[in-house]
Order: sequence, then structure tokens, then C-alpha cells
Amino acid sequence: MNDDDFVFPAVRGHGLPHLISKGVDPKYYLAEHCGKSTGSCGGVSTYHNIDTEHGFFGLAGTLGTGFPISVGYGMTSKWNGKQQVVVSCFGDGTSNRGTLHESFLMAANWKLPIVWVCENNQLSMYVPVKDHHPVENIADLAFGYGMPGEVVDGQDVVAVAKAVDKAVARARAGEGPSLIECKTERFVTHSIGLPDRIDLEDRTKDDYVELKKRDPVVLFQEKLLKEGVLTQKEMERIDQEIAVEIDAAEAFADAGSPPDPSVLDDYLYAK
Ligand SMILES: Cc1ncc(C[n+]2csc(CCOP(=O)(O)OP(=O)(O)O)c2C)c(N)n1
Repeated sequence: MNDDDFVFPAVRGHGLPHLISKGVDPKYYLAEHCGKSTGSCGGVSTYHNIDTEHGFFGLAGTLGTGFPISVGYGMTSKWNGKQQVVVSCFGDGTSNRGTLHESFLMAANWKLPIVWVCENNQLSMYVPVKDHHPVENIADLAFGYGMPGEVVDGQDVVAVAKAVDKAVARARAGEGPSLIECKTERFVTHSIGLPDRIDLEDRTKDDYVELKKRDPVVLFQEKLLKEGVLTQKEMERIDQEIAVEIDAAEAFADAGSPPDPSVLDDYLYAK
């Protein structure tokens, strides 16, 4: 993706992986998340992090609102001549909002440069996907809108990158939207204190250990080692560098002051 492409993150992770992978400095993200004036939006957005420089225009708490907003950015991209692409992510639970269908239709009909990415972790809070979606693959929705739909192993970093690359190139070439469904897993409960699942037994610690064997980070590390791209030593050095960066981001966020209310004039209301 290019720097000026747009990304609308899914709710899980509050956009952290999306923002960081597109070049946002974690310290501004974390300070914002902690409601500090040193954050990317002066501390008033908390997890609805906005970073216009990197193509992030927010994440609404109401699931499904990102679909029509993505269509708006798709229209902008199509008509401003800059060939920007919109990547719009959502969870399996969010896929049953009506806004998805309106937005898929408009995007397909107008051949908007949008890549829809479903992060299917099989659970919407504690409702299994099979309880709210009648067929196995959410990617099958693409067929009705005449766009390509692809299921990928969401734990395989390279497979996801390849699928997104292809869809981004298609969008940039003016050929319209695509839908990618990444089959993945949630390694924890939705949030602390909630049951893990209903209709199915809660997963045990052993189940989680088993699932974690297919953690995308672990699988990618194994692949890089196996293919000789990195040595164990280089991998450990990268881990250390990341730990130092995260410690520094935490210290930066801790040191920040609470937001000045006047910041709302800059970030929330139009003047
Ligand atoms: C319209 C709407 N309904 C319900 C919620 C409450 N809610 C927040 S996250 C969530 C689960 C979303 O599931 P999914 O889209 O699969 O994403 P996941 O958290 O599993 O990644 C729900 C129901 C909400 N924020 N907005």
C-alpha cells in the first residue's frame, strides 16, 4: 500500500496492527489510547485513533459504520485522480450489519477502489459465526455483487499479504472492489469477565495452548528461520528492539498530561 492509501481498521485490536504496519509511531498511538494530550489526536479520541498523515480517519464504536464511510473514501479516491486505494476491515460479527450490503453494492456498481477484508476469528463476542451466518464462507457474499471473493488462511502472513497485494493492484487499476476473508482465531475472551462462547463449551487453557501453535507471529518466525531469511540470533535482536520501542512508548504515554478540553475545537467540531 502507498502512504496516502486509506485504511479503516476492524474493531479488534483498535487498529493498532493496522496503524503500526502503515508507519504510525506506537508512542503517539499509545498516548492517544491512554487519553493523553501527547497522543495523535490530543488524547480525546482514545481508541478511535485518527492519523490523517497515514490514511487513518477513525474507527467508530458502532460496528458497521465503517462500510459506508469506506465507500465515501472510495468515491473520493476514484474522482480525485490520485489512484488511492481504501482497505476496509471488519469482523465476522460485523458482516451481518445491513450497511455491508448497501456499501458492497455501491462499491461494486461504481467500481470503487476498495479492498474489503473480513477478519473472521469465528466469534462475535461469544456468538460463533455458524449461529449468525448461514453458509461457511463470508467471502461467498462477493459473488452476488460481482466482485472476487477469496478465503485465505489468516494465520499465514504471506498468504494474507499476497491476497491483499492482488486486490490492491486490481483496485488501483480501476477494476473495482474485492472481498478477502481471513480465517483466524481469537486467543482470549472478547473482554475480561465475559464468557468465551455460548452454545459451545468455553475453551480450556489447553485449547488455547493448541490454538497458539498457529499464532501468525509464531508461524512467520518458523518460516523465516526455515527458509534462512533470519537466524535465531537476528530474531532475538528484533524482539529486543521491539521491547525497547514499546517500553519507550509506554514511558512517553505515562508522562503525558490529560487533554486540554479546548482540543475538541481542533479535532471534533468544524470551525
Ligand atoms: C452495532 C453494534 N452492535 C453491537 C456492538 C457491541 N460489540 C462490540 S464488539 C462486538 C463483537 C464484534 O464481533 P466481530 O465483528 O466478529 O469482531 P471481533 O471482535 O470478533 O474481532 C460487539 C457485538 C457494537 N459495538 N455495535
